Amino acid sequence: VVEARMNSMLVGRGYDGQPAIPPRIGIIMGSDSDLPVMKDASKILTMFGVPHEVRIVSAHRTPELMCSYAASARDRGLQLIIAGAGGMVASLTPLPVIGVPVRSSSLDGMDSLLSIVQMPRGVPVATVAINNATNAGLLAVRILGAGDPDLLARMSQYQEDTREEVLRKAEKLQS
Ligand code: RP5
Repeated sequence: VVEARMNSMLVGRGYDGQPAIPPRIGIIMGSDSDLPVMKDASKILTMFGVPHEVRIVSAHRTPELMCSYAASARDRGLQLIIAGAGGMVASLTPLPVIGVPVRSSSLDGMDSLLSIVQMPRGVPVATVAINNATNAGLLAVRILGAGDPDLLARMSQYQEDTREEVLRKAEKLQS
């Protein structure tokens, strides 16, 4: 129900054959092994009709690419970055950065969580729960929604539909 309604609200926002509009959000990650987690952020942004790009940008393996990506993000029209398994880009862009800790090692994601949430003063990174790229997408929609009434209206509708869906499931369980 939620996704169907969202899709019905996307007509006219580049989703009905019109030319695609430039990305507003960049979803980046250090490796393609993060993609199974980070795809959930892309699903949310697609559901809300927020054009976005998905890139493999590693602070450890391709530091120069990470630096150029972050430094050019605002001028390319991005409004926010969702960073999987790393928040270092936050020191290279004035844009809001949402960090997604990824459970990709024997340390069960704690290594990734601490590396993101413990950023030094002056380099803020909003952090969501380990592997919770869905919440990163929803938080990104809310942040952009502060300046986009249509987007915020879709967030309100999503919340209403989600509540109804939860109540329906609860009633079904109790019946
Ligand atoms: C990080 O190291 C990546 O973002 C990934 O979470 C982890 C393992 O990378 P791979 O060895 O799977 O490429 O930099």
